[in-house]
Amino acid sequence: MVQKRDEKDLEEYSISKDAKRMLKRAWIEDVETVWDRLERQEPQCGYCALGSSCRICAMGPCRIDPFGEGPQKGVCGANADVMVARNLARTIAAGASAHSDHGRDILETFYHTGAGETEGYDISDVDKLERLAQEYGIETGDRNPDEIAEDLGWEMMEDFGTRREQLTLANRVPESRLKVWEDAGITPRGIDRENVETLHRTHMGVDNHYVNILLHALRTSLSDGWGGSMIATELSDILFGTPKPTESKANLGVIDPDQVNIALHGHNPMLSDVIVRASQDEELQKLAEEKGAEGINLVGLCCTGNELQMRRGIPMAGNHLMQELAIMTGALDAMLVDYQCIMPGVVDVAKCFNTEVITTFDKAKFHGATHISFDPERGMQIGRKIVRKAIENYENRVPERILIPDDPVDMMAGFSVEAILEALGGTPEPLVEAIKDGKIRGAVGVVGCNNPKIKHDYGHVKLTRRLIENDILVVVTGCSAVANGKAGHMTPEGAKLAGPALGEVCESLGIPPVLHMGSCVDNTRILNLAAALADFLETDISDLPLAGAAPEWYSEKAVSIGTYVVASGIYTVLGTYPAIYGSPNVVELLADGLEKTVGATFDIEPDPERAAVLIRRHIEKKREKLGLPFNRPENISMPEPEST
Ligand code: BF8
Repeated sequence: MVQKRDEKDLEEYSISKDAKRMLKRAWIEDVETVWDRLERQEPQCGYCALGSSCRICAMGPCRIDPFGEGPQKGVCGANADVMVARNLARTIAAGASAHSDHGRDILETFYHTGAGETEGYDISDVDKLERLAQEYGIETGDRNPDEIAEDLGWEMMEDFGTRREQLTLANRVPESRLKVWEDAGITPRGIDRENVETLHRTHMGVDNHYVNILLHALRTSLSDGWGGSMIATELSDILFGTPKPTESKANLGVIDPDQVNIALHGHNPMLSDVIVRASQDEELQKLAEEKGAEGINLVGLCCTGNELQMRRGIPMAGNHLMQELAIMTGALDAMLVDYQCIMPGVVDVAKCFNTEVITTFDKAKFHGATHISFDPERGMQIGRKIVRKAIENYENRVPERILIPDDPVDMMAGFSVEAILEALGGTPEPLVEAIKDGKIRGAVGVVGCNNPKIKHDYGHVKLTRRLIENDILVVVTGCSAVANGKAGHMTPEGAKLAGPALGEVCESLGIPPVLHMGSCVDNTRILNLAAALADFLETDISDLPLAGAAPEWYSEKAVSIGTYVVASGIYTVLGTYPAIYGSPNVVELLADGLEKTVGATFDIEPDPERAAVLIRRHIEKKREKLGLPFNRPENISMPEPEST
């Protein structure tokens, strides 16, 4: 039973009109959502929230009393430092594994495409294929792209194993950064190796020093950022096309009551990209018309949505907290999912609205969903079968229950590094000059999830607005891109919302002040851009006026991302409290100690107004150090914490 709430409470849940309208419907019609389940979990376990509980072995579960009165050690003798560090390291490994396994799936498809063993895939970006092949020492010359892809794919698989001392793509960082990693002993070697070693080290009785555990956790995250995720992005571009600026739309208004609607949800584009082409099949279009629909409408959710919006301009229905609400429009005939960030709860909501939830990866089945096993060897065939299934479900819709809550908003996507450089005339120089002059004071990646503990989209939108108002360029990925798109930050007209200097730069280039760089694995585009800027200035990434922020993060993947961003030299502010406060030593290491080791630290600030001040002060400090015109950081005043 969903708790009845007052309509005025809606303002506490989300800043998005479409989300609030659907939540109201959920309350009226007694449909359970993520917010109800959070409420039922409260109060959540305090020991777990502090990170000072352990269920790694069967002598436990154990906990440490933060007030010093109860137990201060687990049964094995682990203190709070070890418990918190082990838990955090495992969180990072889980996130890094998720990204890297996604990367491996793309890599296998890429390799088999080169070998001529897939259906529905091609090499779309031959230039990028050749550039990447050269990085891996694969001969290009006059060779056929498929042959190059087969050899390159085989070679890249070595990055997952143990036969390298350093990941190939880590060569993209400046020498100074490689030296930092070498000195700290955190140069990433094999992707699988670092993840397996984390699980080994955190088994009871192996690594019992919190600093040593956390250094390896940094290395594990680097195997994600400069390994698994980067491989996913590079090869997705080669297979499906490197994104170029493209116009699109966002919010639940992109769902069309007159068409068969298929929501594509998850992360891996290897299925959804085939679906885009399958849905254009004339026979299937005709079938949709025979069923009484005007056509087939694809909409994105979460990062699969970002992948499709970046490359194909497919409209975006919403981010993480919108997945159940999208079904509640009553107009989704199918929700097609691959993996990651798909709440098991969608199956129950779907039953109330006759939406078919179709799972597709054998490693990601849901009880109560229809499973159609996807295999790239028969990609197009399976793609057509899935689209047909959605069309056949159209007749089960209940038209009186359809509720589309808002009109869609325009937004731009498609800012790959290649596209940004092209807009700048092929070189980072104009961007560097704008930073030097202070027209752009710095750049910040605002990334990551939604979390029902934070007002939906508020953290992303408020933080981004404050940064652009202060002439700081913002690049976004993941659920942050959706939030900012819906808020109107991502059209060239959005330049009016920026400070005068940034606004002028954006207007002259015809770009928004907030650039969509893709899905969460595409945070590696931000790493590549940062490395290119550092190279151009012949300095280290940690010297640049850059920062990262994840104002509403929830997932293990986000922890891995934040960690590899810091380990790459970029200061990062988190908006949700991580489970580390059970160990003051771990907190001190992450918030301060890492400065000496990797030249960057974490800050944690749930209030986006205050997070913006922390970031502005950081950027001004970096500008001062580089001898660029700066505002005195201490003159940037910190607002009082919000009462909410
Ligand atoms: O990978 S931002 S909620 S959808 S984890 Fe998930 Fe977080 Fe959204 Fe994309 Ni990323």
